[in-house]
Amino acid sequence: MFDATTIRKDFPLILERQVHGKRLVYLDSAATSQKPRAVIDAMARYYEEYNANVHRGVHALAEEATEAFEAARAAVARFVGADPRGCVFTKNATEALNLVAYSYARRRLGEGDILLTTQMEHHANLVPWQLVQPEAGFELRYVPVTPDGRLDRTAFDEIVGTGRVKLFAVTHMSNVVGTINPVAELAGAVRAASPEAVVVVDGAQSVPHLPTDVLALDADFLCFSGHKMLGPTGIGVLAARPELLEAMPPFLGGGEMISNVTLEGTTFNEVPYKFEAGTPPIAEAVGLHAAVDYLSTLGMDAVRRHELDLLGHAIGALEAVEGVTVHGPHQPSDRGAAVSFAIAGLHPHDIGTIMDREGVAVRAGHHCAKPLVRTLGSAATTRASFYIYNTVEEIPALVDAIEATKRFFTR
Ligand code: C6P
Repeated sequence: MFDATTIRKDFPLILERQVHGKRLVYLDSAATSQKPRAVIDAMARYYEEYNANVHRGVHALAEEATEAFEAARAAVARFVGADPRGCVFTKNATEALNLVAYSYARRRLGEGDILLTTQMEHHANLVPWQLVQPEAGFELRYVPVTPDGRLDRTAFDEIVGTGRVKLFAVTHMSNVVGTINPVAELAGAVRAASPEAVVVVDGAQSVPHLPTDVLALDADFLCFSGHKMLGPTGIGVLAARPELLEAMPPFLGGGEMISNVTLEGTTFNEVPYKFEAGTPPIAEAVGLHAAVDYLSTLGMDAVRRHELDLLGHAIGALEAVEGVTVHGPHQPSDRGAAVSFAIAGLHPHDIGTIMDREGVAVRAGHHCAKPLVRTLGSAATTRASFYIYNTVEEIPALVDAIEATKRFFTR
């Protein structure tokens, strides 16, 4: 396992930042991660040394930029075991999911089909399906969530047993309750009942934290964001089977995605370019390449082991605080490093505000997963989320901030 104290030296903000006169304890990486110097420098180097548009110019800079952009695609594809031809750069995971909704679900599902998703999803894996449902006419069904924050397997089996599920969209890891879903097993059950079904995996929270192989996951489409995995904002990825992308119509139209344009009509570029209209996020791709290199050097198995260690300490410490309830599975092996909790009698926004004054950054709210948070009997939770630069030594600071919050409101 790596030493998180050494890792911290690579993150200027983590190392140097103070808030309210206190050393920052950053526990909001599920919202966005901090960036290592290697990512910041790679992006600065692109702008300082070879900034140019890609796939267009014949000059040296354009060639260098194109090479770097395509090298980023290859590296990101390798990181998740995907074919680079199936790796589309999008703006974020949300756009990747919308692409599948508009170019696949809207066209390929219809009356009599079921699009199955779950009550555990981020709005990014709910709203796009709702948007295309009226036009496509499929039935939109949701797997309910059990009180301990897991998918209700009986309900899942019942819906899948109809043989009508044509698309199953599921999160690999919940951003609220942390649950890791057995995606490959669920995908297998869907395919056994409906061989023509496709499986869409929201990997926004899992790809940054777990070793990921798109084939082992049995996903046809895997969506994730660069900014939660040490990379910059403004870039996300749709990793899909190339032949599926080939059969799909474009999502956005414009430059770069065409093969030929006349006033009568347009033919489209090959994949993945057919889905990358306009100037793509070039500096961002360069930054994401540096991010996956950084994570690969650490090793994703080591990242997971580090987080299991943090989780073991954090859940134990939180449970020991009077009045605190931890949501979701309590067994670290069943979950990721986003830990939502409640403090009896206190509102998450108040908790988050006072904890911030103590130097501890957590997220409070519905975490863009309102249907899930409602199952917890609340409109909001407080969430502490961990990553590679967090140390076991920071957990007492989390507990102290919670105790300070309780004292503040009982004064
Ligand atoms: N969750 C959180 O604080 P974007 O915004 O497109 O980069 O990621 C969307 C998204 C999709 N799926 C899951 C499971 C997610 O957690 C997120 C983003 C952040 O939990 C911001 S709401």
